[in-house]
Amino acid sequence: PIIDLSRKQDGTSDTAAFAKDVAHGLSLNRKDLPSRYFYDGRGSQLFQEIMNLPEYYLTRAEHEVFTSNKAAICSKFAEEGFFHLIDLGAGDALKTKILLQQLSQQKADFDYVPVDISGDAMQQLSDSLRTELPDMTVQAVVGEYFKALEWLQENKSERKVVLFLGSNIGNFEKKDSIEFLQSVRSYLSPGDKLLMGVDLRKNPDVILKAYDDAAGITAEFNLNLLRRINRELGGEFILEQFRHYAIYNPLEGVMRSFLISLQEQDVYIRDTGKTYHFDAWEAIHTENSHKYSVDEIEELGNHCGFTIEKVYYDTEKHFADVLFSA
Ligand code: AVJ
Repeated sequence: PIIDLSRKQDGTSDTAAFAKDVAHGLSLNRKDLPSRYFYDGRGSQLFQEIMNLPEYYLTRAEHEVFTSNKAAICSKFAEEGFFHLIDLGAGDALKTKILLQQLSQQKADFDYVPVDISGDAMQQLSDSLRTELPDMTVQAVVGEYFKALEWLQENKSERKVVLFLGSNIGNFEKKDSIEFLQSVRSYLSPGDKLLMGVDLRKNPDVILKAYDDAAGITAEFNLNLLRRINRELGGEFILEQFRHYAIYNPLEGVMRSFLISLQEQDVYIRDTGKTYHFDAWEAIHTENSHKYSVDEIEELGNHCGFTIEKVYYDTEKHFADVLFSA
């Protein structure tokens, strides 16, 4: 049974929250839509395709980190007996499965708690784990990170290992990443662990291509946000009148993605009851993907009450999985 924390207790629906966020974001002087809304059914499927793209090195790099270091990582996790393995933003958990296989082989005493905003993804993951690792205890949770963390608070006394993989931390603004990690830390006890996957600073050309692939899958992924607004909120976006634009700022280490209006236009969105004006070439900011140096990640972790235990790299040092201790 999957625990669904995405249903609101206060009577308001997720659609209403989506409409509110869209109305707010499109009313700003600099239009902005939250990247967490990328992941409807189609969006999750497109992200799967992105992870298989030749240009999108992140997933392959982290995969390599895990295959090369699985025994070392898992023995650190299991060194003090039973623990909950909490996978924030688990998705298809393809990389986590490397660790899960290893932990099962080691006969480690743990249960697995994947958390994701996509209900479809959590259903599929639960099903696949039932056949692949039938002896492992799995409790999938559907919901946003913070709600899942609140839910976790209920078994505070048990040891926890939190996974926050795939450079998901990169989507947060600096200030939000601090708030997020401090919040994670507040749900942990001394000795609990956090394994965080971070995309490292590197050749800007390599980074840029990863977010502007030749096959145009990332463009589809970005534009799917408008398609979702059309379907779920009665929006009237004409997708052909927008394009994907991605740019990397090497000073800040931030990849930013936008949807750009190709002409002056007005777009009505039924559930917000409003029409939004776009100038020709006006942009909607849709995503940030922060790249870090190891020093920056260490400083961020320390600031939030974590200390680095070990850093694992892929051979090209494109990516790092940082093991923190609370
Ligand atoms: C899932 C947030 C890690 O920022 O690299 C991929 C999402 N966006 N291509 C990233 C994404 C465009 C991805 N994260």
